[in-house]
Amino acid sequence: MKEIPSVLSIAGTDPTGGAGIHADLKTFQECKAYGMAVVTSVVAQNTEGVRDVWHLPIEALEEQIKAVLEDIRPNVIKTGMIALPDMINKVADLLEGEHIPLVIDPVMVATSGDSLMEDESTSLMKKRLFPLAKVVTPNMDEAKLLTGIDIQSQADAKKAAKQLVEEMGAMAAVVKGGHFTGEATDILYYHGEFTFLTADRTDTKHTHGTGCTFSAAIAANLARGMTVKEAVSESKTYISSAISQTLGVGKGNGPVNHWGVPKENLLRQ
Ligand code: PXL
Repeated sequence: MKEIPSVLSIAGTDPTGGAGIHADLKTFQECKAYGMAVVTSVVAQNTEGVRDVWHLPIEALEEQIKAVLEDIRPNVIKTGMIALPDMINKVADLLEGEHIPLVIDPVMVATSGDSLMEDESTSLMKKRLFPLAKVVTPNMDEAKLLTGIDIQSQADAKKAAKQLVEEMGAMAAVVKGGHFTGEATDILYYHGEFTFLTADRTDTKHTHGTGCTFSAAIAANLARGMTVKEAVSESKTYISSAISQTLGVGKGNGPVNHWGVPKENLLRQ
């Protein structure tokens, strides 16, 4: 019998369950992949914002990753919040020789606007982790910080996506257009080709965990054997449903709906 695909997330926490490794695990489950999670930093946050952050010692990060890799080899690894330069170096050291497809969500700022990464980590992430990446998934603000391109148009987003691949060594890049006005168009650059992924925009403030959920779905879909284009496209459909089917949880920017189906369906017996 075929083995169940497995995915490992290396990321920060969100005790309210909307973002970070909690969102990743819910998404892996929903996308029918076996989910695993290594914690980088413990974040005291809720839907209203980040209150405090504790970065785990490097040894704790290393031992968690080794414990997973020496037992259950993931089909795909996804990284989220890796805040400190030493953490990035450690993750790169441990993954470099493994040749496991890697999806990088270059988490820099939370939906609430709170910073989740130290400044010097940005250049290190480009240098050490991007060359290992199958897919990187920056939003427009992250793409600007990574490439220096002030993204005002789709032409700018295309230029940034191409640079992330051709100059920074990722195999594919998705520059997410969620912050544009009008339709929510993401631009995928892969194998020299651009693909435009468009969805109707949902006017909602409940977008907490969008980036985590989208990249986790890409990782799970790749683990299930989809091509990059299929995995990104399928994940775009999923995240669009997750954003449009608000759960009404939380006092601030509530979480996306990781089930991706209307709440009424979930409440029916
Ligand atoms: O979606 C970015 C992100 C990543 N990781 C953690 C987060 C967030 C956004 O809130 O809290 C832990």
